Amino acid sequence: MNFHVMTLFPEMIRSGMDTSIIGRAMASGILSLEAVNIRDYTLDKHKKVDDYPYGGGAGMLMQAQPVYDCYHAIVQRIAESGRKGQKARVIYVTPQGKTFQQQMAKEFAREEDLIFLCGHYEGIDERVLEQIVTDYVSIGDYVLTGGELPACIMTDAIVRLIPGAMNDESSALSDSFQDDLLAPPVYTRPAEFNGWRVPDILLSGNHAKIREWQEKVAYERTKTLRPDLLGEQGDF
Ligand code: 6GU
Repeated sequence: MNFHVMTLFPEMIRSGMDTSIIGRAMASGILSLEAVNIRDYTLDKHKKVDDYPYGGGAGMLMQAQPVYDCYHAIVQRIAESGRKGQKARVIYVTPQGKTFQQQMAKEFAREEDLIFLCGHYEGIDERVLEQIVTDYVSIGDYVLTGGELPACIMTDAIVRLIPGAMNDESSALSDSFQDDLLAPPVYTRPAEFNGWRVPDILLSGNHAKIREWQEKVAYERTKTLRPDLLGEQGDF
């Protein structure tokens, strides 16, 4: 899978992604990630990429031209690699988008190429968004200074669903949210710590009973902590 991130701060993307699981998946060739600097595509001789909003208002906006040309350069590179660049989804990370969830991560993980567009300042000229964006996605109801952290978060969530990207394939399946339930609690050695024991059932060696216990506890936990996942109203 190939990620392409359009940004004014490519180092934020690179430093966020070079480590751990993602770094390993990149090294193994399962995954590629390019952080593309939108500023490299401005035609302005002072390398300017922003300007004042028409109609007034606070702050600056990102101009259409650098974003548009950056997008086309990426599409062209994808096509040169023998894939269909025009078909790649373009995800604009914005607090005005649909909230990113595990189901969306699964859907995006099936794509061959994904293009992220990270906004900065007070936004991006609407005309270029209308031309290129296929998905408007937010990571939650709070405002950040830019789309780079959300792009890293979404990339991380998607990468770990790509077959072969994780050490242990089955661990992605036992995650919270995989069956709309939270994960059960987990324990490792020693069997007793400070007088607190690991639940006996986990030491029993009876895999069917252990599974049954894990499902029961996952359900109870979900009911207490996230009743909304079960379609129930919470207390808050
Ligand atoms: Cl995707 N972008 C920005 N700039 N702020 C956010 C967000 C995204 N999601 C929540 N806040």
